[in-house]
Amino acid sequence: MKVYAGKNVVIVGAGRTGLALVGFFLRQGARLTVSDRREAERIAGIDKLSQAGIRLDLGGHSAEVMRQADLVAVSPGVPLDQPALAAAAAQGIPVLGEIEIAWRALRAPLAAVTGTNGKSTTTTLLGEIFHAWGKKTFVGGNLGLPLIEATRETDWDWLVAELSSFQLEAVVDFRPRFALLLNISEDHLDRYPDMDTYLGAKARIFARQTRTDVAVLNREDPLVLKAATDTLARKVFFSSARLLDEGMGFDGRHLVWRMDGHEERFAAADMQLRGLHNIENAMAALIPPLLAGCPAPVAWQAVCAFSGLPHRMVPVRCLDGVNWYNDSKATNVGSVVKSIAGLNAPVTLIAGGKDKGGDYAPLIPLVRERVAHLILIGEAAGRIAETLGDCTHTLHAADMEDAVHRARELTPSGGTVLLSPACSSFDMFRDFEERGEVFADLVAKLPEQTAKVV
Ligand code: UMA
Ligand code: ADP
Repeated sequence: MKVYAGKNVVIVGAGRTGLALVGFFLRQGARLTVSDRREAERIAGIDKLSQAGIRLDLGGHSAEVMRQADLVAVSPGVPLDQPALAAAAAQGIPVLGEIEIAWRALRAPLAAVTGTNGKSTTTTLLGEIFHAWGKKTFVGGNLGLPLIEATRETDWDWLVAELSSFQLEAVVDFRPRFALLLNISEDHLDRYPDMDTYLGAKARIFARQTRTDVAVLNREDPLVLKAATDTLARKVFFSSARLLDEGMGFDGRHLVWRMDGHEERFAAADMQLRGLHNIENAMAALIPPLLAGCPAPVAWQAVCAFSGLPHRMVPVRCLDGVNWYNDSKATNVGSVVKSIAGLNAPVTLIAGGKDKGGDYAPLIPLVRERVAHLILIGEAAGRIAETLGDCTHTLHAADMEDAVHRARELTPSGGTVLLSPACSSFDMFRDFEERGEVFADLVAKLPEQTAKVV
């Protein structure tokens, strides 16, 4: 249904989400304005927008433009408390996120995944399981392909979406059939004044669920339980610390699913993904398909066939007895903790990037125990050094190339070099993918040590 035909829609943000929104609203026959804080010359593909007759509001967001809108459609990276957006909302103009707009336009059941860490892995696993079960499934969201792109087709059996706290801030009626909350630790404190506000954004995933929906929750994370306190949805738990009478538990070797007097056991050793955190991701991903009727062997086979996403603890090279890992997607402290915990000393850790205002102290014990050299890059280098500089040998590198060369010089055979930044990438790179690729390219170019001539 073309509910937006002839409406005056202002799309805020001309990134991946904004451009996908442009496509959706053009198909709807809306009248469009695209607003971005950047100037035209810094936005790829802006010419195509003006050629398509779309009005532009660049170099900032004009309150005047917003005030004339029937709907303001925001990208996740755009904070909602900016004056122009706040003025539109105060005037009663709907200011909606892309996820809300997509949700209103889509009909298939949705499984939505959020949490501080593990979202992309769990979302991808869920998609793999539904595909293996023969269901036509859209997989996207914060993962990269905006959810609104699902509106290009109508015959989905399932929609699977990774959702960030930014995306959840701007939902209203959004109501997923399954809402998965994996874990909560400090992140994005550059956007939120405190942890409670961050938790509040995550909790919006449950806000409109009813008794016929399901909340999939990590039994061992007190902040997850807190976020889900008021949900009306049926709560189904997973735990990597114990067996559960009902839900998905772990006995140290098997993931054990117990539901309505029925039990299924899955041997963790069959998985290619490593680490207890990935067992948690697999547990969470199994629950919606199993409850929806997917045969257990089909679901488990899909989990075991999955070998992981790029830029998450990917072995890049073994060079002169040193193992190099790209973990560029580790953009907060909680994920770096998991990554170092899976490695033996001595580790050379390359960290830093755009600071998100969180506390680096949770890394202290592991850095003391396993990190022999800490090489810092980017804007956050100074703050990280304040907290961790006394725990191990710490130095500052000018850029990624310098960091890689220093790591090469310092790391002995038998050691590990880990790029696991604990920060976002936007101070030096387009995104975490580009950061990981630059690192991997530099490592690939390192020459092998030439044998000494005696
Ligand atoms: N912009 C403004 N005004 C502002 C802020 C930004 O005009 O106040 C403009 C920028 O100039 C730029 C555009 O908005 O032109 C960028 O929009 P965006 O930041 O919302 O980014 P997109 O390209 O639309 O990508 C977003 C997600 N990015 C963010 O949330 C920051 C992508 O997640 C996601 O894959 C994509 O939508 C599709 O859903 C990336 C991410 O870093 C991977 N996410 C964060 C994370 O995982 O930690 C939340
Ligand atoms: P996200 O999409 O939430 O950033 P990813 O699946 O991309 O999560 O994983 C990013 C990093 O987070 C991984 O490299 C790993 O270090 C860490 N991680 C993954 N799953 C979990 C989890 N369940 N709990 C804590 N950390 C995790």
